[in-house]
Amino acid sequence: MKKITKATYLKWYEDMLFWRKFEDKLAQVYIQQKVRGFLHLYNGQEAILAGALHAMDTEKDRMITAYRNHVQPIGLGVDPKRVMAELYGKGTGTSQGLGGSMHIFSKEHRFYGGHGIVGGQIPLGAGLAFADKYFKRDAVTLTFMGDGATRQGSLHETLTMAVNWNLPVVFCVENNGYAMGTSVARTAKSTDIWKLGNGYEMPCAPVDAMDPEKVAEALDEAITRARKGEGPTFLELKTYRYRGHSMSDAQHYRTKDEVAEYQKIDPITKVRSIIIDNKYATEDDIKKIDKRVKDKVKECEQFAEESAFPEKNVMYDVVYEQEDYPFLPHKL
Ligand SMILES: Cc1ncc(C[n+]2csc(CCOP(=O)(O)OP(=O)(O)O)c2C)c(N)n1
Ligand SMILES: [Mg+2]
Repeated sequence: MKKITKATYLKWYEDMLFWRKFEDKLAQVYIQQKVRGFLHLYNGQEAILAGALHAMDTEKDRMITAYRNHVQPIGLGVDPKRVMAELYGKGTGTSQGLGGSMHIFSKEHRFYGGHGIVGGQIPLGAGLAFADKYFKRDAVTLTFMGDGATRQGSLHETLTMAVNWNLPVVFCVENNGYAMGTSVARTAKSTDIWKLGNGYEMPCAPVDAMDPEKVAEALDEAITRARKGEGPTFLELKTYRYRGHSMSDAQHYRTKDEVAEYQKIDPITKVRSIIIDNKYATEDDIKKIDKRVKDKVKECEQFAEESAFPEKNVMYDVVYEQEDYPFLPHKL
């Protein structure tokens, strides 16, 4: 694995803080109704992305996830201004404003969405890995899913085939404790989701995903295995989301104390104190990073605000339409 150094820690701090603040801004503009539709935020889960990016070869490897998908493309190099514009529904967005919150996508950056159907992305992730194997491309696909998605049949069908065909894929379950308002304990007899891998004789393990270093180590091992042609791995990344499932969640299913307990082991706070304790940076240096992050978020907001909505005709350019269909004379 690439060495974890002072530079790694400083990058982790700045990246994770930016992702958190970017999404805090989204929450704010959502309340102002500038962003419409659903909005599922990643606050609390950032160490997963930070660790994953460290372990990946970001020039080759791929990522696919569900609808909690605003920061992953940013981590892979997509311009955050365009991600924010997409959420605003603006023409400068990653999908010309037509996808919105749950559907960020960038083929150029090997980010394949952004999927609203729980578990829908799992077979697609295996499909990407199948293509890489078939065309002998040296890439690995990280297929992310929530704890709730592990109860979908699509996971089990996919695991069967992925292990049988030795596909270069890592199944990453982001166990944040809940599927909407339903706790993991209420969805299955065993709460050790990682053990599902055993049923398929697939290497599997639990990971402390409040710590980017632990995530990086586990993913490095899994990615190396996949790249060597030794097939898939199934990881349970134990994390927590601080905000509700989406912006319209009253959160009656958990206590404020529970959220506060997890905030005590917050990945950003933890990385910050490692930086200070090891003298990787001073409090003043940290303040400079915080300011840079704040300015960058502001820049994204401004870009999204100032961009224009797409032209109406764009809507008709992106859907299939039969040439001789007589009932929609919109292209006149
Ligand atoms: C097939 C399907 N069933 C139900 C839903 C409604 N739904 C949206 S998110 C969600 C919970 C999924 O939880 P989890 O997989 O743990 O992901 P998290 O939101 O915690 O990231 C449900 C049931 C859906 N989108 N798709
Ligand atoms: Mg969940």
